[in-house]
Parts: sequence; structure tokens; C-alpha cells
Amino acid sequence: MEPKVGVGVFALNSEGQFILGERKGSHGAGTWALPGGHLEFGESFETCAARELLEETGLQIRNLQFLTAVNSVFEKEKKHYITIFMAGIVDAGAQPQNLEPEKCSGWEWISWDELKADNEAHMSSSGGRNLFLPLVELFRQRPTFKDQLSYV
Ligand code: 8DG
Ligand code: MG
Ligand code: MG
Repeated sequence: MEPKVGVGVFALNSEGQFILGERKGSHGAGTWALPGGHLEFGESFETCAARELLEETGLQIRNLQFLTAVNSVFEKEKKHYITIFMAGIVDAGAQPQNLEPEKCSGWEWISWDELKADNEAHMSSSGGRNLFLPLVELFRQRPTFKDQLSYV
């Protein structure tokens, strides 16, 4: 089997927070991930990010920019994904709806610092959210990623 391409979206509000949800029903169930999904044939990263965000949350996004990519091998599930991380801005006050409740237990706003603290707590077995593997790898690759989120 060949690796697949997933797109994860930082949907930022005016306070620099973004949306995170707990995955349900597929690989990574019980872990917290950004909205996103598979890149379809012929699609741009921007189109995929906007489409998946709209399908999953009802939110529109603008100023989409490419951030970075990570390589994730899900050993147990025998899956291999390249994740493209994109970031963009949602309208002030806009709120996500949980439009795919079979796949996500609900959306919450979170900041980079909170997410980082959660990841560190979880890694040292002292609470915190269990993050979806591509996000854990993003922290490994770019611990100081916050700067790149604030320029969007
Ligand atoms: P789709 O069929 O609508 O395209 O996909 P989905 O139902 O939204 O599936 P998903 O599990 O949310 O996303 C598709 C795959 O993308 C997922 O199996 C793993 C991969 N993926 C990454 N990184 C990320 C990420 O940060 N967020 C999300 N949601 N998916 C990601 O590799
Ligand atoms: Mg999805
Ligand atoms: Mg989807």
C-alpha cells in the first residue's frame, strides 16, 4: 500500500485560537486532531482545506497558506500518511458546528500554547489531551511553530 495524503487545517480566530476535535470511529479514535481529510484527485491543498473544513464544521476560511508537512506511519493501524498543514482565518465570532458527529465528538477552540502544554503533559503521563499522531509530529518538528501561525 502506498502512503496517502491528508490535509489538516488550522482555522484561526481573531485571538489566534483554532479548532480541535476528538476523533471517533476510525484510526486515531480518542485522539485530538485538526479538521481535515483526504486530498482528492486533482485538488489543490487550499481547495481541500476549505472543502474539508466546510464539510466538517460549516466554517468558511480565507487567506489559506501552506505551513509544513509531516510524515506519519501508524504502526498499529498499518497506515501511512503525509499530512499537509494549512492555516487560514475564519470570520470573527464564527462558531463551528459538529457536522460529522459519527467522526468527531465535537469542536473546541484551543491556542498553540494550550495544545503544546497538553501534548507535553500527555507525553509525561500527567494528563493532557492525547493528540493525533500528525500533530505530535508537528510538535517534534516545530516546537516553536506559534510564530508561523500568527503571521497568517
Ligand atoms: P474524507 O473521507 O472526508 O476525505 O476524510 P475524512 O473522513 O475527513 O477522514 P479523516 O480521517 O478526518 O482524514 C483523512 C485522513 O487524513 C486521515 O485518515 C488521516 C489523514 N490526516 C493526516 N493528518 C490529519 C489531520 O491533521 N487532521 C485530519 N482530520 N486528518 C488528517 O494525516
Ligand atoms: Mg476529517
Ligand atoms: Mg471529511
